[in-house]
Amino acid sequence: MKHSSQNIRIFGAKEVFVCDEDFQILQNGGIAFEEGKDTILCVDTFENLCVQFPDAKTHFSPQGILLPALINPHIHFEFGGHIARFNYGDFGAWLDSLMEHRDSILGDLKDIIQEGINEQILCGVGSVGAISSYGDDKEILAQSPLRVVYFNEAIGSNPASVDFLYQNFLQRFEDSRKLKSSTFIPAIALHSPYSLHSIMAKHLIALATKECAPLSAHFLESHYEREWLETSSGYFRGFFQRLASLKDPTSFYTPLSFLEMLSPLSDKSPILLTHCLHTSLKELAQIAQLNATIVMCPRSNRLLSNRYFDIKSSLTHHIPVAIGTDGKSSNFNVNLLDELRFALFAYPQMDLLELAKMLILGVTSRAAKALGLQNGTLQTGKNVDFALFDFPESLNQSPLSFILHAKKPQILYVNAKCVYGSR
Ligand code: MCF
Ligand code: FE
Repeated sequence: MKHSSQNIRIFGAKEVFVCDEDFQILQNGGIAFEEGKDTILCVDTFENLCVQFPDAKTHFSPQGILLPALINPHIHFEFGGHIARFNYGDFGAWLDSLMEHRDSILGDLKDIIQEGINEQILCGVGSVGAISSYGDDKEILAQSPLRVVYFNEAIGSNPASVDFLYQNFLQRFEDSRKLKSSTFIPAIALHSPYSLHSIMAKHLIALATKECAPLSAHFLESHYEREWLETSSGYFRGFFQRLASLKDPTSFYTPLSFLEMLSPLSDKSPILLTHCLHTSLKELAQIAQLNATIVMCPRSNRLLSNRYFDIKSSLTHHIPVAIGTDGKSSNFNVNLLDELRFALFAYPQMDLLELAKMLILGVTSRAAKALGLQNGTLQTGKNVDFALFDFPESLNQSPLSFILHAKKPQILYVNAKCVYGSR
């Protein structure tokens, strides 16, 4: 059927990564949409689209790759103001250095957050899962061109301050709800099982269930965390004795009881568990049952915990895996393409091309599912969030070559608006 509308745009490229589960690649493909309307009308060969929409404004990149705008599902914008002030190589040493520099790290937040946003756009990221510890990033993120799932973080294990911290969380959550739009989605982050009182966690899980809000948590990032949750001893015992002046601190959960607490959410809202470096088979089975996504942050994991996420175990349990950069306090930049390049080299036992496809799905369709977004796949009805990368020659083994060579998008659309490049 022919449509006559001058507002239709068609973008095409030598290869289109649809980013469905089969990693379908359309040769000489394209997408059609109406300028400013956030729904993909059609995905087909560029030629067919031009027949279907004869009045459309078109652009074709003969050596390019067209794919969904990338999605960084785990980033801390507020922790962007440092170059080299942290101790790496041991999670306890890192956390001590973070606590020591906490105030100075925050610095001039406006510029730091803007820098982080620009870094996302410049590598083709259109959506982020932003973990906000203080709420100081919400206005600038809500006004940015990015699609943002905004995770208000709850933290606090000292019974004496739980009430205050919960009220503080509710205020931040309410403030973020005032900014809610199709590109700014308020959500909830439980910092981690070691740092959050169970009373607060229960309230927050009930709230997320009621609001159908995405919920994120750092989970089993270090061996110290596992030791603490299982035996209430080790690094975290000293940490709480020093910081919270508690004489005999005890963990509120075991790893499994923390996961079980999340079950009311499993058919209501998306659950993201970040890191999962020390999970047992039983816990992985529970994560699968929760219908949760694991977010791995390989560079952060190397620096803080000396370990990479065990991708094979997630495949066995059919758990989707997404990839994020974490914040600059545990990375040297927040460039998601650099994260993919790094991950490609971190798993030498895996088939290279299959790994490349898996990694691309981890920053597109799987990250979209993780955040509850309607993007991340180029299909009719999905949001108009896409990136076009141009290359000086056409790509052999294109998913692999894409990760190796993609630097900056030629064009980036988010919410049916061009946010980078001009066409
Ligand atoms: O994901 C990394 C490492 N694990 C935990 N927390 C953080 C990371 N990057 C920043 N953080 C923040 C976190 O959101 O650091 C604080 C929290 O506000 C840690 S306080 C125990
Ligand atoms: Fe994090």
